[in-house]
Amino acid sequence: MDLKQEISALEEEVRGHLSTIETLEGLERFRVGYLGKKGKVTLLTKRLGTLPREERPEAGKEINRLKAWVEAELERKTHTVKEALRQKRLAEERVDITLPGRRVPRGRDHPITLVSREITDIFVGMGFEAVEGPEVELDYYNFEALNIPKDHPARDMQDTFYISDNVVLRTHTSPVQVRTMEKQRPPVRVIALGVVYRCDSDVTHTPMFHQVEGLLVDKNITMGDLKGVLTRFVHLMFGKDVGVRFRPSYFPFTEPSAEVDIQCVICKGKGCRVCGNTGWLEILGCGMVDPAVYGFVDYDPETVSGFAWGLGVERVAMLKYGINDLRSFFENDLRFLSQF
Ligand code: 2U9
Repeated sequence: MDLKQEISALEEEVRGHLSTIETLEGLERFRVGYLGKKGKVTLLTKRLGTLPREERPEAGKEINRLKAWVEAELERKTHTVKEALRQKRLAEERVDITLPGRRVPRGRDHPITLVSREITDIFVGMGFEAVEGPEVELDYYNFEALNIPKDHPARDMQDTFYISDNVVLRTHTSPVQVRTMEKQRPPVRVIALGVVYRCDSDVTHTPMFHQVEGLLVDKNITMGDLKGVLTRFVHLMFGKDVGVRFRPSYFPFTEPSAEVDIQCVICKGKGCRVCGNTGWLEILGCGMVDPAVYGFVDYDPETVSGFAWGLGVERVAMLKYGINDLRSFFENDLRFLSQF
């Protein structure tokens, strides 16, 4: 076969081969097979030397034309294959945007969050400022500065988690008020909300619970102010017709001290199982700040006076929503939580 015939045969072969290629690997095999070092077109070039001298220029031109044509065909085919692959991928990745989306479950606020917010809003509405402080506290702020020295029997009232000799998990939010008074001169009107810890666990106690405490110190503050503020709180929280009573009590950091009862939210004061037939439910503790506390923060008990109170948020939430098991708040059962 002479070179011309070989070139035409190769052209035919290239056409046939190219038409069967569908992959990038196939294209690469084609390139190596025709244009590579030992490819069929390359080998043809090497044959030039075996031709009579006068035929070489013409044959050379023909081979170059063949090579250029094969390269152009390969490029054209590469483009076609890539486009076909792209179309295939797009078809596979096609998304039916008319399909309905997956439902995203929506969370909601925990009942303790809701009640905390409600309590905070009531006191902020009366001019108190919400403040926060550390949960891991020095014995000094949790006890000493609140008139509860090391050997005081009141320490037994609050079973304490000790981190070390003088570091505790706060048993109440009172240390926040002490820290506030250290930084700020009277008038002071603050509420401190947060978690507190007590080494106690049964049907009515959990080792962690939430408290809101409040403190007001100014000139000429009396028990009348205390009664006014806390009665208004009860009326905004439980309704303006709910009866309120103040009962004498004892706390080491207040003198005089009182506990506040509200008329039973279940029986409206008639007497039932929830209120132990008394018609009353205890809701918070309070009192006039003991002058001894002022000594620790350098306030003069001769010129200022004030009152403080404390309440358990879980207890308020239980009374407000009629929940009878304290542990419901900590179990994270969605059937319970989704009711609020
Ligand atoms: C300072 C001075 C006085 C905070 C007070 C109570 C009374 C009280 C309990 C209610 C239910 C705690 O969650 S509970 O167990 N608290 O009865 N708390 S007076 O008195 C303070 C606080 C800070 C500087």
